[in-house]
Amino acid sequence: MSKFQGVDLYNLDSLLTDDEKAVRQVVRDWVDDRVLPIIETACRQGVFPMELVAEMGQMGLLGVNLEGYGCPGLSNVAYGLVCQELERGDSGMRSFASVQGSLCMFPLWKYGSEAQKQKYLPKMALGELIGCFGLTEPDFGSNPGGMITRAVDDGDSYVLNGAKMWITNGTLADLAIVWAKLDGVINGFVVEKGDPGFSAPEMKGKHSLKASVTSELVFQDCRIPKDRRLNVTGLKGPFSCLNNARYGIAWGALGAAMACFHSATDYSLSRIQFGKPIASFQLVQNKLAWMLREITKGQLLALQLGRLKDSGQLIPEQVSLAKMNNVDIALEIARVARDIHGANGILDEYPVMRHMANLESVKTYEGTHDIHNLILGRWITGIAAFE
Ligand code: TGC
Ligand code: FAD
Repeated sequence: MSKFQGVDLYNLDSLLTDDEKAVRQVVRDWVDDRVLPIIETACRQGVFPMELVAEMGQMGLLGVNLEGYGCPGLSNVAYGLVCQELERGDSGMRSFASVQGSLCMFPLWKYGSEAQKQKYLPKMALGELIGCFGLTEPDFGSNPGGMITRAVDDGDSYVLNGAKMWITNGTLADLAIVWAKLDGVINGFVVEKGDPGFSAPEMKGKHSLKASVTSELVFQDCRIPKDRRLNVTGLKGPFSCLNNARYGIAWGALGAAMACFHSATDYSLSRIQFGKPIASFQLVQNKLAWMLREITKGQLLALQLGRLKDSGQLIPEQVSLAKMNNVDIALEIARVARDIHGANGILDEYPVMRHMANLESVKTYEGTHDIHNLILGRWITGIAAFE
């Protein structure tokens, strides 16, 4: 396959700073050199490539947009570009960085005590400690407010009981940010690997995000010290983390879409049918032009979203629209790319089916497509139609 050179019909590079372009190039090269050669094997084996975590840490890809505590403190646009390039490799790579940076480091950075920040953040930035984020439960996915995991105040400890499900990095994690009700109010707790009564069995049998670890978190009279509670109450705690992670997905999905577009373009130029490259048929060009059109619109959304975030003007509904749209178009682009590859499209010699299967999860996690529709519906009408 030809070397990926980016997708930029609208000269969006002219709107990026030199630093942002430099960060993107470093991650782009790293994904080409270190991720793409091993990712299909990792998927086949159903393992996350742990050997890349330290490199991600050394490159500053964990907690990209956080300041201090060993984090790079780059712009949100730079963070978005990192997500884009990582997901061009595989959604599992971006998932790892999203969970570590946006869902685990961010709540510690925002709601943690100074001691918690000092203890966890510098090592998490280097990838020496891995985090996971436990919000979803077996019976409470789209409606996390109904969670039944409980924490009880017991002298100098909290005691947790309950279970979380579908938790990225769970089995790998050294610490879990766990959302549980204390006296009926949602609170965040840090649970460490090895805490009594805590286990994190891996979930098996996924056809999607195979190069990512997904786990249950089980708490059976799990006792943790009092100083492991975060300083935030209510659903705004986990939702503020989700704002950051959903933002990263809006960019990341474009990376997966770009990988599929790149592969489909290359393939159509080399595949001969009826005596000429299939790229010379109008119907194939129509599909490629549609992909470029949707990617370009998605880039404009993501870039403006990033600038709004960098200037402190972002509202969650803007994130919902971009997450929903960019994942939706990426998934459709993956499907059309698979079609352009014909039968070859189902082989893992090409990245398209892997991206397509991954994007089915991305469409569901961090708020399903329809939950984001309803968030927008509420913004438009003032009426919440969730229940
Ligand atoms: P609602 O009444 O809307 O709000 C409750 C409180 O939360 C505040 N809030 C937010 N704060 C910050 N950012 C946001 N985006 C916020 N949205 C709401 C809100 O102001 C209120 O605060 P307060 O102080 O008044 O109490 O709550 P609701 O229960 O009615 O929400 C409905 C709904 C459907 C929007 C919400 O439940 C939702 O978003 N559901 C989707 C659940 C979800 O996204 N789960 C994700 C789990 S983590 C994950 O998937 C990680 S995948 C990782 C990977 O591998 O990449
Ligand atoms: P449900 O909520 O049961 O939804 C099923 C269907 O019903 C969907 O189509 C949904 O849109 C629809 N629906 C639900 N409510 C409504 C409504 N009110 N109106 C209209 N339609 C509705 N969670 C974490 O906490 N941490 C993680 O790290 C994490 N990682 C994940 C990794 C993977 C690979 C996957 C697949 C999921 C992960 N999740 C994680 C869980 C994810 O956030 C949930 O799967 C998601 O929030 C949806 O919940 P659910 O699967 O229970 O679906």
